[in-house]
Amino acid sequence: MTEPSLLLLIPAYNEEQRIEPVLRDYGLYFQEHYRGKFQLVVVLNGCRDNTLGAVQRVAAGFPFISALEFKEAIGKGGALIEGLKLAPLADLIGYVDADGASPPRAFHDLVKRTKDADGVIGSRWLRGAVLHEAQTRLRRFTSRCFHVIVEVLFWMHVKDTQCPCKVMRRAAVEKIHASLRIADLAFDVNLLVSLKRAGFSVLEVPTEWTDKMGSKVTSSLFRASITMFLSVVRLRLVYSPLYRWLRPLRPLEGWIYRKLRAPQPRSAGHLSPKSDTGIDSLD
Ligand SMILES: Nc1nc2c(ncn2[C@@H]2O[C@H](COP(=O)(O)OP(=O)(O)O)[C@@H](O)[C@H]2O)c(=O)[nH]1
Ligand SMILES: [Mg+2]
Repeated sequence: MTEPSLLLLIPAYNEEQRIEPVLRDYGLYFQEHYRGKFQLVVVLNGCRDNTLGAVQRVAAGFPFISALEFKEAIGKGGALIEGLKLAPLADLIGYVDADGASPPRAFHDLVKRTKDADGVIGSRWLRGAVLHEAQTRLRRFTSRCFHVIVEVLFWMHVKDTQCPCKVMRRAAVEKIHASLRIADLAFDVNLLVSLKRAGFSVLEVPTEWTDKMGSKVTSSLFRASITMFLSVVRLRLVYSPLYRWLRPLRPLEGWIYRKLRAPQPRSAGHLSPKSDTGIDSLD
């Protein structure tokens, strides 16, 4: 039995030290266990180390691994928005982090569940999740605060919007792509809100997780948290009638993101002209 063609995106920023064994692990696993076409694209931007060299070393041994590089500081969300433009290449498109926190079989488990839903997302906060190494206490605390904020704003009942192990059917990605605007780490909320608003089903399943040393988020947690808060409030406003009245505040918003050293939310100009969610008309 063959499985659907699969495209896995891995966003990477200064991952020279961590990414190589992870790519080999994914390469070997999918070569051996996946009965369908598999492609892995690392999406990097503005790296100050030789992440690209590390990816190329692995790609030399695995023809289905490649890199997509951007010079600009487009952020993790921006990198995924760019990567998701490759959706026409595969039946299923997903992403995981570059540090190997999600093992290949955990991603494969999600892929197997795409029979049941348009989007399948891993969760560290559902009963049955296997946490070989949990996130730090501080990260878990901020995660739950963020969860409450997201729940109050969007009422999606998703326990772990932020787990970076997700896979979607191509039709869903193509339909919502134009409404993906958040370039920072709150990108996942943008993705889930767009899927749900467009009527796609999202299945949250317990996953396997090993938290890794060397997180760039933990090292700038305060700034990252403020940015994510700002981005989800902004996203909520985008979907409210108030949004058009807030247009004069755009320069202030740009200034705040710059001060936070966070990637600016994308504008309609970055993306395909037509949106199915009505956001374009508001930009
Ligand atoms: N392309 C790209 N990837 C990023 C950026 N910031 C973070 N990442 C990637 O996002 C993933 C999560 O980062 P990490 O530091 O492990 O965060 P944590 O696991 O949430 O603590 C990793 O794969 C990073 O390389 C960015 O600005 N651009
Ligand atoms: Mg990590």
